[in-house]
Amino acid sequence: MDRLRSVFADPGGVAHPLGIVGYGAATAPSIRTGTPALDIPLASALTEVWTTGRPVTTGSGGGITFGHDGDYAFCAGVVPPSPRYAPGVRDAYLRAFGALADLGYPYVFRMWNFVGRINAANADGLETYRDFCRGRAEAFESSPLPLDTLPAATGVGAHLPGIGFSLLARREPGHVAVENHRQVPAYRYPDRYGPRPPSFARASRLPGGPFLISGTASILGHRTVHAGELASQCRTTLDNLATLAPDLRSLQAVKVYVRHAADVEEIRRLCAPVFDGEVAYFTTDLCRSDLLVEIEGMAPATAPVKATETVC
Ligand code: 3EB
Repeated sequence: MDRLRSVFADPGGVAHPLGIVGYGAATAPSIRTGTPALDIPLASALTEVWTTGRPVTTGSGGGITFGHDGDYAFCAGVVPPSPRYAPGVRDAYLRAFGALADLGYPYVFRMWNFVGRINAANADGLETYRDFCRGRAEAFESSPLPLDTLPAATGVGAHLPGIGFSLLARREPGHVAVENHRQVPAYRYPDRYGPRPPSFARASRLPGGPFLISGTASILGHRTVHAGELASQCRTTLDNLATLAPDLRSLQAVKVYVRHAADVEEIRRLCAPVFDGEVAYFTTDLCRSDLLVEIEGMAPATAPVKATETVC
């Protein structure tokens, strides 16, 4: 159960890939050489491969593609471009939850959302990210998924029309939603950040498995701190990560999302000494227009974890 990992590699060289995410060009989710694939352009040539090393069964239906191995499932979907996203996001998420539940993997513990034009206004003048959050909140509300185990998440922009998303789920219950005491739980953000708060936990701990940390940014309480200051935002983000996983060096599958291409070099300089493993850098907009950097990672099952576990 604890062999879930993500590598940046040619999927052809990985035994039993569960799902792949390409960060180069955009194409619709598909089954590619036997593996569910999602393509999200984020200014990178990398391909990410999720695997547990166990044989995978794949399928698709209702616009959702999936792969599963008996313990874990990966699924991917898209929401087409829309002047109002909430209904489409709600529908796509409920289709994904339904597909995962039908396959026998109802416990969603991690999600990634890649939102085109994330900071632009929708037809009602509502920021696209906030519109997305409304649909996602409605989907979680309408699903049988327990709200005390919200998945960890990443929510960033993408160079595509519409929204692409991927989910990881388990057959068994028991993952723990973890919060960061330096930050207000996202699902309790005040409504100044939008009509419905973001539905995610700061991290997700799998029983006997890895500790998956959400996209983390320069937010203390519910406020963005160090607006316009790249290095300070990066340090606050690293401090937020270290609150959840004190041994930052051991983090794996580290992904760093940088708003401005011109800032990548400085962010690399600040992050490279911090992590032992491979770090992937992407350039894309982020969910608040004042955020300049967002970082996610995965601590191995054995790493120390210092965090507040809250009932969501
Ligand atoms: C934040 O902490 C920064 O909406 O799924 C980070 C991770 C962020 C996930 C999401 C948003 C999301 O609020 C933004």
